[in-house]
Amino acid sequence: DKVPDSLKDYAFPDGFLFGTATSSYQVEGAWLEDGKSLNIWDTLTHNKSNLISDRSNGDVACDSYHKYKEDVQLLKELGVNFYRFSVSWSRILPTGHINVVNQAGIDYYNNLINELLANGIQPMVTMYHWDLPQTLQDLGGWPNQVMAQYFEDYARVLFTNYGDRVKYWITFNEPSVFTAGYESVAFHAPNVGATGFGQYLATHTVLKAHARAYHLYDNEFRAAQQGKIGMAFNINWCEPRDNITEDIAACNRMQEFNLGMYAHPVFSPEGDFPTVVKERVAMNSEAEGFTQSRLPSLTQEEIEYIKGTADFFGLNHYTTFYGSPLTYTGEPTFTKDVGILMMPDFSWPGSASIWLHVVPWGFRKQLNRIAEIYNNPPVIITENGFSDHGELNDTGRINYLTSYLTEMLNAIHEDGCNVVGYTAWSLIDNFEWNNGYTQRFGLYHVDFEDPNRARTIKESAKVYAEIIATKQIPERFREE
Ligand code: GBH
Repeated sequence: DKVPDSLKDYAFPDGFLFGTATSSYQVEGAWLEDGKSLNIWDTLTHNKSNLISDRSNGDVACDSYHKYKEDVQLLKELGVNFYRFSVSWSRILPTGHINVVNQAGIDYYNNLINELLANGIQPMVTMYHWDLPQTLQDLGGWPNQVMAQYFEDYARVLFTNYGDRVKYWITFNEPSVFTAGYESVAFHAPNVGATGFGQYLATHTVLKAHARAYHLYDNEFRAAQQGKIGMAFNINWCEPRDNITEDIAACNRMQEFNLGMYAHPVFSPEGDFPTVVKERVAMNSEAEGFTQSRLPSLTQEEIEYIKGTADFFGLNHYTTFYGSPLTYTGEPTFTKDVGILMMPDFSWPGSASIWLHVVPWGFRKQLNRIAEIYNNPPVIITENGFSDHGELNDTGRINYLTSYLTEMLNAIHEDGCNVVGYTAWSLIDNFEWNNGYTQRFGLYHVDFEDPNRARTIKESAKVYAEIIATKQIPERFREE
């Protein structure tokens, strides 16, 4: 009852790239070593440990700062083409600024990059995966537009030191997620509750910072270094609850507020924030008594400057919800502006994370929406993964991986979506932000009770290695 071996349906295209990912705060540890200064996640975990479910932190995490060579051996065992990791800004520039460059920090990433290349693995470097130097947060962080200049300065240090060997750059990981740290005091650092304003002001700066890094690369580095630079967006699929205008419009708003807010200024021919976002925030702002929209308007100069600043479309995708409209009253908030109720179908298989259900068809629909509205750009899946409690025989992760990859192949072969690479989140179990070490995303298990942080292979890592080696979905995972 397995379908016949159809190469077209279950094989990856020639040149397709496979990788896996981590981020600095989630794996490195060494929080006070070798000249690193504090970042906003050090501050949050130490000052507000009640916001972390197991009251843990990333002080030691997976100790990848000391164990990077072991990590590279795991990557080699998987057979991946690339490793996506992030640089800790405060490890490289302890003041946040370029007046002090910490050589030990520069050396760490040089050693990691060289070790990867010596093992035939390309580095894919995320410049910012949420760990802002505390010194810069003390100036207000991302809502302060001066940050765009500081980010460009930091980007120059990275291109100068690593660009001879790094050919894939990601400026920002999930801007829609970390800018919410200025909107709400519930979860993410820096935990500034400027509701209705914080996320929009931070978004404005982040778009300008991204564009500055892109233009800097174009103007000073691209000719010699020949790399690619993009951003990693995060979006869940939103399926209209019912096939009615209101639910379709609600899901469209959800997409535009979370993905379009960043992707439209960069990938659409006209640039700027999506129309529905501008209209909704302006409408609510007026009703709330403001004389101007809470959403900053981009100047024509900014629109032109931001437009077209990506060589690929980085997509972090995990799950799907059903959406229908919900009207909020009261104080201005981002949530009120979006105006949606999102619910999973509780019959979908779950995970260790309340928000993560296994809905592979949503992945295919999301890929199609991106191809449709952004003119089929080259997409790199920069994250996709599943959480459990750390079991070695991780059948849930194997099912997630094989079913999501199958739907991705359907999007490529059946629908013509231009997906060129895939990144499994994550290489190793790590510090899962507000959920501490209670939710595990790794292909390899990490023993956080062990001072040596021993890594142990899970069954899913073996399956991923088989997929990479054979460049196809193994027959036993093919559906009828
Ligand atoms: C990614 O975010 C991150 O890039 C990565 O660092 C992280 O480890 C990985 O996902 C797994 O979570 O707790 O119910 O309030 C994915 C987007 C946004 C999903 C925040 C979880 C919190 C939901 N994440 N969200 S809840």
